Amino acid sequence: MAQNVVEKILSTHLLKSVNSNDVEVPLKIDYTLTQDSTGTLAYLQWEALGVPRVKTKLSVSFIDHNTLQTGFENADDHRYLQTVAQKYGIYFSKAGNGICHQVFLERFAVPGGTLLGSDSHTPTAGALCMLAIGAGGLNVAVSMAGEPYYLKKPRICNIKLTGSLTPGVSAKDIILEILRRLTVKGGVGKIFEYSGDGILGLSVPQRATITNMGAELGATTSIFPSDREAKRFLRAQGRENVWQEIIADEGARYDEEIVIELDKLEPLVAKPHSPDNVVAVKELEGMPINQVIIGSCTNSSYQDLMQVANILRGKAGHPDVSLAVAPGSKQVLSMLAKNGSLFDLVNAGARILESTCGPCIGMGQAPQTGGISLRTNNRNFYGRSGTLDSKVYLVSPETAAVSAIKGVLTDPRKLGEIIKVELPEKFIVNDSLLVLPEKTPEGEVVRGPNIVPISLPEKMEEEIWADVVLKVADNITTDDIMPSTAKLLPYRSNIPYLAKYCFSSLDQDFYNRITNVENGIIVAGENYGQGSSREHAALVPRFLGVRMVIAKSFARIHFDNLINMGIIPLVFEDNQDYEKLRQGDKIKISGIRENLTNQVKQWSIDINSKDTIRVRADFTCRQSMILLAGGLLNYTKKVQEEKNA
Ligand code: MIC
Ligand code: SF4
Repeated sequence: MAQNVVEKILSTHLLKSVNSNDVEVPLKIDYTLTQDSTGTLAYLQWEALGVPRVKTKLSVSFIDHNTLQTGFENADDHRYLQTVAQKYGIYFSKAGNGICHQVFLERFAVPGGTLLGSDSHTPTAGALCMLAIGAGGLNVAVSMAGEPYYLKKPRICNIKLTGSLTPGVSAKDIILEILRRLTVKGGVGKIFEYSGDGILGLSVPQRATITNMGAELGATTSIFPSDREAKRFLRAQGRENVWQEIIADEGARYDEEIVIELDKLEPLVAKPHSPDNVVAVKELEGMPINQVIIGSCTNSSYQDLMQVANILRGKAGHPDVSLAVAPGSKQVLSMLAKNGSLFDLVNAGARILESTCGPCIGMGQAPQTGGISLRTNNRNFYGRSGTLDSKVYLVSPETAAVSAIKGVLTDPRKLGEIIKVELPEKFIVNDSLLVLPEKTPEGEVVRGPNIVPISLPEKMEEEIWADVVLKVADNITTDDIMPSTAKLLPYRSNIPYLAKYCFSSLDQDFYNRITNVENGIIVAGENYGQGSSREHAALVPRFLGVRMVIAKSFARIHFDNLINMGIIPLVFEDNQDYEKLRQGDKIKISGIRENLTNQVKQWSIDINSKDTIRVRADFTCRQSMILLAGGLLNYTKKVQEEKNA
């Protein structure tokens, strides 16, 4: 039977044949990646699993998020991660080597492979035809232990790109257009497979901008075929040997199809505070700006920054604008340095930042009070820049560069001809910041005082009484739940410290309130937990006593993280019942173990001993067992013990 690209990869990686009743399918994971801000917790949990060596084809631990080193904490984390990598056979990418997704694409991605990463933008590697999925750190640790990743059976949606982009319109505008059409929940439960004659004109780094920001659609992942463009990129990286052709068969079928005519696209901008709040640049043209940041895993490739350098060459940034550029990797930075484009950037007044996530995750460059910041990032969530009342607009590198010169939001086509930058014949390859694992892993793991050990979760009770400690609206992000600015990111392996800041940008009183009750429940609207893969957004609430979240719907990774951490995610049977629940209500749920054991899907919840509502418990048998065990760590330990018995 004719297969699409996703089906081809699934057919070589599914560990059981799938029948139509299956809700989730076990997937063999070839590669994993972690980054430092999710990595410390991921590896603490990995250590708790007690497995002597990683069982994947290759696992990489990156340092890219948290490199400010304003105290000992970051450096402690880096040391811990390096020594864990050494001991367990993991590649280690040192600070300065680049952003995990950019470096993985350059140096590790292999068409046809599966990748699980503890970062929501892991799907970036879909640009090189990997089935690349973002997940919580514990899921990644479990995959490193050789256990499958359970993938919710996705709908496969074909996005057909036709024609070609006109000058000044870029790959970023393609994904912004898709976000405009589908919204931040439009991709939940879906994999987007790209096809059509329009993809032929897109290089791998351009494709990576699109697969990267598929995360903002809530998608499981996004993928391009492995065609001659993939081969060209791999050849330029000196890795042509890993290329194989993987393209959809003639007549391959999809669950849905969307067509985007590239010639008709124009420069777009996502307004605060959501990546789907998209309008044409021309609608806001002339808006004064205070800051322009070019970088992040979405738009920091060599081609992106060459485009920016071409625009800035011989010009100066506007006096009222602070312009910063963060190249995505050491490779990108060294190529810009070698060909003189770094001079063009510096000469135009750009502040050159480290090859890390930097301002994208609020690590420096917080805008001024009420500041308007134009960024090439993928997320403009409330509070994420580090300045609560700032406004972040997401644009392409071309729009960012032209606007930096003008001092106001400007359609890049206004600046005259924009010459297309081609993929280089050869990238500079120098892996000196990659530390390879020893053949026989050994050595001691070094734990500074910032590495606080984790405690194993308790088993689930039969009955829980809890207070509604917070009621929130739709599209709450993990940045809302567990903010991550320069002040907090150093404490990712110190849960008691982080706990004080849980929900702090939405509700200053949350910590006091929750610490005064025994158990808490959160009530939420649609798409609860969108955004980052950080399992801290589940572990910290669990640490504080949150036992359940009742929502209209959940984002994929966060739903799994809640289960992994032993918090029960329940969905309203009737969304009107959202109105019935108020902060301070006393909730009783009985028969929890019995319901989970018997796979009861409809639960009843008692409110203030006066009213009841019905909620859906949409768990697979495996998820029910994880909840019964108190979380994925306990459950996996049990599975491993049974295997070894
Ligand atoms: C993000 O872009 O939000 C992050 C920071 O990369 C997160 C990971 C984290 O919170 O550490 C993500 O995307 O998963
Ligand atoms: Fe880093 Fe930003 Fe990409 Fe997250 S989205 S991995 S913080 S660059």
